[in-house]
Amino acid sequence: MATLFNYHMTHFVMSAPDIRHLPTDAGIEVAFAGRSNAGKSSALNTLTNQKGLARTSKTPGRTQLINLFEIEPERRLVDLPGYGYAEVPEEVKLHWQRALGEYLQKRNSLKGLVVMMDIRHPLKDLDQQMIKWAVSVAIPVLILLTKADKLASGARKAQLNQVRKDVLAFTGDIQVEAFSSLKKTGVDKLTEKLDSWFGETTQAEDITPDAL
Ligand SMILES: Nc1nc2c(ncn2[C@@H]2O[C@H](COP(=O)(O)OP(=O)(O)OP(=O)(O)O)[C@@H](O)[C@H]2O)c(=O)[nH]1
Ligand SMILES: [Mg+2]
Repeated sequence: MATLFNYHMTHFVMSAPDIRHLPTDAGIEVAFAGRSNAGKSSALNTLTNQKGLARTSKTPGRTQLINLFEIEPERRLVDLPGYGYAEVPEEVKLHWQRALGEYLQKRNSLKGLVVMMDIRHPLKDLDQQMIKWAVSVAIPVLILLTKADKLASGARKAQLNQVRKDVLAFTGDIQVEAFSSLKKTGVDKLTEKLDSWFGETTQAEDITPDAL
């Protein structure tokens, strides 16, 4: 499928310990969020067709830093640290939750949020919190129900329909799709959404020579 942006060209830019260390807040950014072990890094690798771009692990909570990737200048993907990992001390958890909320609410270049949830365990408290934050600042959300290969097709469809029904309660711009890095399902839905978010022109790009 032809896409507007060449996601295979995505490259790693930097890791940041918190949002204050992110580069200048310009251009367009799309963030990947989700519970620890939901499959964020795997999805990024699938999207970009690069096995080792984002590290994947069987040990939850591995991605502790905000990882920044660039598709092209002014178009970035952000792999946020997984939340909800039980082994992390309470204080660290609260710190991250606050940082995530701050990022969602203050980052101007953030134009879309992809929330990954294991299709077998969707809409946990922190997932709902992320969605609420995004809706409160009018950021559109794409929910990917990951590891869809773990369910048979009937159960998968039923779960997809259920979550689609459940998210109506948030009254926001929220799309829900099934996704599997293993089977490459839902990748077209993801790129379609990213194209629409990244395809918007930014303020800087709006300034034509005539306007100067
Ligand atoms: N069956 C199946 N397993 C998957 C899929 N995507 C990821 N996994 C597995 O789930 C585990 C976690 O995947 P990651 O991509 O590392 O998850 P993450 O959300 O980045 O996790 P943290 O960075 O620790 O928060 C790994 O063992 C993956 O191999 C999928 O589509 N299908
Ligand atoms: Mg990860």
